[in-house]
Amino acid sequence: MNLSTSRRTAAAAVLALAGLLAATAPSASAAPRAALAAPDIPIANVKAHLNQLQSIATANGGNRAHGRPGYKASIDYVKAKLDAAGFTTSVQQFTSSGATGYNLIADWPGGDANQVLMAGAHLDSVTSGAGINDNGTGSAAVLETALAVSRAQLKPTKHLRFGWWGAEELGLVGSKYYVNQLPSTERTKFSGYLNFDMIGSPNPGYFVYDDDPAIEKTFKDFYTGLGVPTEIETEGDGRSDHASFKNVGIPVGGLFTGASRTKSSAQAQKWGGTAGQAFDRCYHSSCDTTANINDTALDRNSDAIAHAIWTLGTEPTTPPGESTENTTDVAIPDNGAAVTSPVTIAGRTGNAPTALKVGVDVKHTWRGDVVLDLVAPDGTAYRLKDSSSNDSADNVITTYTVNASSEPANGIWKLRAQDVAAQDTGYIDSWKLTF
Ligand code: DTR
Ligand code: CA
Ligand code: ZN
Ligand code: ZN
Repeated sequence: MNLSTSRRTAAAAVLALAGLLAATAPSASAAPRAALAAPDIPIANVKAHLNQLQSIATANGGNRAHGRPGYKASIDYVKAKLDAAGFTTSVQQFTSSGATGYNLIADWPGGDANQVLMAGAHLDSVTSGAGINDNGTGSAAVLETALAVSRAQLKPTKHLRFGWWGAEELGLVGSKYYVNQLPSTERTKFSGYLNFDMIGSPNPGYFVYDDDPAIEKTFKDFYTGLGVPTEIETEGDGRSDHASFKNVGIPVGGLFTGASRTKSSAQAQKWGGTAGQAFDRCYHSSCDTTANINDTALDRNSDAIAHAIWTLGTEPTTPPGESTENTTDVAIPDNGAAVTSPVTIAGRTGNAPTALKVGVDVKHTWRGDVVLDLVAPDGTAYRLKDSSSNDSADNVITTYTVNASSEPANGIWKLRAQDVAAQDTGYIDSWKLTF
């Protein structure tokens, strides 16, 4: 502000001209590639798996419960399908209530090992029945989605992993064991865990877990596309295997068609079915057989799982440590309105980090005139730099660290700049976000 007017004005004119010319330059930050469209999951295939699980229960004392032969036979059935389809499978053993339990893990080769997207379902039933809705439906739909990945020879950006859990009915025992066995360095590689427990209830509701916003949106967008309204799943976070992952900070989501709660008349209005009746009258009962399934609900949810795997699994990711940059120059009007420069983040799940790096390169004489803010996708502003009446140096070229952990990562972030003192002008040259 104390520079001689002639020098400053000349300098300002050069900078403004540079900004104006460069502002027309295309941004170097390309728009993210769209995700691939998922295939339809044939409901006939899903029901064929349910028929196999029913036969296994019938041949093994009427159930597929932890510690019983029907459970291990269920594991062997699912594993054989995945081995034949080219997955890398492993069976993890654990002990619960004096009996050996088994988790089945299947990895689809390829994808970024530092961005693991996992889908899972518990494979065990209660002792009183075959457990076809609870949870043959989740197990069969996840299996058929994995087989669809193989049929498509999908090349995802993220690494796809699938899991079938033991002893969920004893208190999420298998999934807790799996997560507890994961080194913390492995846990941080998870971009999300998708859980499917009871997704074919005979008197179905369409419930979406509301834990991670990006995962929730993925499922809600799918159902919006079908014209089917959804509700938030409210039967309790701790009630299925997603809780094991959520408890260690992994973003989770999933779908649910209801258990012993009663469908209201308002819900029957929008979803059909019978008001005043439980979503699943055979919950944890011997009548939870292949006759205890609503095919439409199971079909829709199977397709929703595929939609989520293809959408979240193939979107471009911004791996940790890499930056997303905007190099389009934006002129900052002298002593005038604020201007912004956007950066789009996509394909991430969860929130931004506690140490989000904001690299800025603002060319401006007498930088004391300049105020800088980072604006999150929801509009929350984080002050990066205040104005100063005695900072006569030129340019702001530095990196700020912002705790943005309360902000969902995906969306359009903006750098906002304002010149709050007359004379001395400049422009945003470039800026970038590093997660
Ligand atoms: N605990 C599950 C059934 C169940 C009850 N509430 C929810 C909510 C979300 C998923 C599943 C459930 C079981 O009995 O296996
Ligand atoms: Ca289908
Ligand atoms: Zn159950
Ligand atoms: Zn269940």
